[in-house]
Amino acid sequence: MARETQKIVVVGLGYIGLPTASMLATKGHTVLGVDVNEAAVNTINSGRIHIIEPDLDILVRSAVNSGNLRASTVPEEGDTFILAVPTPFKEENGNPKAPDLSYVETATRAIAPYVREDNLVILESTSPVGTTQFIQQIIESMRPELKGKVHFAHCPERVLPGHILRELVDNDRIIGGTSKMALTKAKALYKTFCNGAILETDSRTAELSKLVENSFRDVNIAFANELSVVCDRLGISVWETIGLANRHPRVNILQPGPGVGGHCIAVDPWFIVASAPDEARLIRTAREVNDAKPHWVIEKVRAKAERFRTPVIGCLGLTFKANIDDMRESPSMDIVQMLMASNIGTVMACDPNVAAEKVPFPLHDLKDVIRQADILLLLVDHEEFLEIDPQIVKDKVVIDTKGVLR
Ligand code: SAJ
Repeated sequence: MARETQKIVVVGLGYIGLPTASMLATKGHTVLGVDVNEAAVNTINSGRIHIIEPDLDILVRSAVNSGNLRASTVPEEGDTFILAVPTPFKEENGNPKAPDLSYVETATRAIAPYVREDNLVILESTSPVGTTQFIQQIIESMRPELKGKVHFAHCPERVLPGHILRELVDNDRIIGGTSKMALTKAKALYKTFCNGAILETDSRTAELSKLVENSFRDVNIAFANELSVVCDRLGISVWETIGLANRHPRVNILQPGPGVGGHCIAVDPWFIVASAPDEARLIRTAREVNDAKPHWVIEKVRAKAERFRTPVIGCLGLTFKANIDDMRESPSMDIVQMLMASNIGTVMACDPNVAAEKVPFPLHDLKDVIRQADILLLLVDHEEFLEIDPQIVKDKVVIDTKGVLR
């Protein structure tokens, strides 16, 4: 039997929406991608991309060339709507880390006039528990004649930036439906491109599962970061300690670093804390431990700087993790800016993955930074930095937050 294709409207053409829209289009669906960013819409319609992700350019080009993917600033009618917009923080009742659902709400209001009976509305954005029911309420209050006749599901994205296309296909996928029909329809849709298992549940459990995945990682990174501070106090190598402990068959400690960045792991645990503030004690503490790490790094630099009059501090790396150009919530960027604002020394920053116009300070060549630095602060394990010859830096004070210059 020929596979059924449908018209899909994807709202939000960022790191999740654009790969998903393009993937669906290359599987034969007719896809309209919607974004408020007109420049992004024009770029996509010309078969190019506005974000950096390996092989995404090839996928988008082939989706646009096939005629199955178009982008627009305005939604249209369709069979399925997928919302893939951000859910950042906002200040609320003194809590600076409250979830900001305004993008989800605006996107929902934008599609509401185009939704028809028997449509499926999927929320892919990482969201606090109850958000799928919230979008259902918005649509049913704007379109009361459709009450009970539209299907809603939460299908959280779980892809790792840098490996999005592979993980979109290979990862298992959670589908949280608000009805049996929502589950059946969503399952059929994801099966058109997902090779992983499709796991069915209700929308609230799906929402929490996604938040829990990222919180699990945050708590485990916090453990590694706390160990790094403990080891430093005891004068023991954290890298060697973790390497040895991980030889136990049931121990698998993650790696410490300058802190936790990105728009997911440093954000999502707060959504659990916001909905259960008295209960989510470990999750909150892990966030605090990871958020404290950049300040600890600064104090480390300050202590090492005491022996110099005005040291040159060479900072290697600005992104939130290795081999990407993404600086969102980046602890390395925070550290560099805090050092620049301090009177500890002269800061020279270097990141081969970051374009000069993306940062409000000058970027320097790696060779120049290594030559001029008194203190070399490694913040990101980009592959260019892994090749630094330890002999060249042996006379410098090296603070290596990623343990790669050993
Ligand atoms: N980090 C460490 N030590 C480690 C591992 C990571 O300090 O051992 C730091 C990184 O340097 C970075 C931060 O954690 O600053 C997050 O990096 P990451 O590679 O662990 O994760 P993200 O934020 O790029 O993507 C995560 C993924 N979630 C999980 O692995 C549970 C991804 O699968 C999600 O789809 C994504 O969040 C998301 O969009 O929610």
